Amino acid sequence: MSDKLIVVGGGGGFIGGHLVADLRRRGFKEIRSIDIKPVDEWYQVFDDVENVVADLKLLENCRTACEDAAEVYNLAADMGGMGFIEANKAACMLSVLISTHMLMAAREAGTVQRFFYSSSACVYNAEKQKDEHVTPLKEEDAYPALPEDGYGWEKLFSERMCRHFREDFGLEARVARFHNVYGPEGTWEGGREKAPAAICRKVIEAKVSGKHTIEIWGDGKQTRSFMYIDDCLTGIDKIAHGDILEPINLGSDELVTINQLVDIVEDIAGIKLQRQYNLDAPKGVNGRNSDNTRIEELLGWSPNIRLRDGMEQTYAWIYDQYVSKYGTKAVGA
Ligand code: GKE
Repeated sequence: MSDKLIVVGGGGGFIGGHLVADLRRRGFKEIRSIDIKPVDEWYQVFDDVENVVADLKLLENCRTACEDAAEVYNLAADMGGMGFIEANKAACMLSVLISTHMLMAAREAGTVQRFFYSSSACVYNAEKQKDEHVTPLKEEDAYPALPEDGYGWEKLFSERMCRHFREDFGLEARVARFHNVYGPEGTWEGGREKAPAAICRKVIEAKVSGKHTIEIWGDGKQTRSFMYIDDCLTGIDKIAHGDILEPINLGSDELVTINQLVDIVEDIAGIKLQRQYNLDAPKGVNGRNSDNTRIEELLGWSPNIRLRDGMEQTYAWIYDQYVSKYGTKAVGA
């Protein structure tokens, strides 16, 4: 089993990098990791992995990527947190080229036993996410379709393509809807970072600079659930190798407000900051939580790492990154 060739699209990214690390830990010897970024920008690089720099929007690159593959994990996408996806709708939708061409290439390879696609909670109908006190989203809440503009439409379309490749061509595609994944070795600055990493960075900036204020996007009352990377990896493995054919939630159901997320990070950092709310910043939906009834029913498991525990790991990693990049002087100071 460990000699099977495993292909990870987006292996230079946050989740892809962790997935490659996890596959290695589990004894897989033949791993091919592909990313559009130069290797020195990958979050995790391993010398015993076939590291390929290629644009998976192009079909010929997907063909080369999928050659002889036993399993394909497609995590490649042009994406980011709310600040990125609200301002880059066309770029997000162009990931449909990756989704399409990876499916086509995996089918053509003729060797692929499992194809895993990472969808997103952004596929859910916006009407069901208007209230901060949100009812957790069940899988059927993706329809009637009214997903996140741009990014969500691409994900919803690609989910369905996976389904039809399975039904029409027999490609064993599995789809998980990730809910806001966080952890070390991911984006923490530059515009693509999501709230957990962004809040860590801002708290660290405040701590290091001695300027004890923090800008929070929105009014801080919006709610989310955040899934720690280790739970995400467990879920990917279970879903990729299981027999759940329809897209399924892979997310935490520990709902917090963004203010509570800031409380947690302040507590980890041992600091209290004055909060400034930027109501014009990208905000996304008012509330989003994962209903884990189905995954518990079908797998007897659901993500269970406490936000506080995962945030401690994440904060510690970002702190080290920040200090080794900027020293203990504030950015721009
Ligand atoms: N990124 C960011 N940076 N968000 C902030 C900040 C900040 O400094 N301060 C407050 N927020 C707020 C945002 O305004 C938003 O309301 C909430 O935190 C979560 O933002 P996010 O982590 O960037 O992304 P979302 O949960 O809204 O959306 C993400 O959902 C995932 C699926 O659950 C998407 O960006 C996708 O990356 C992903 O599919």
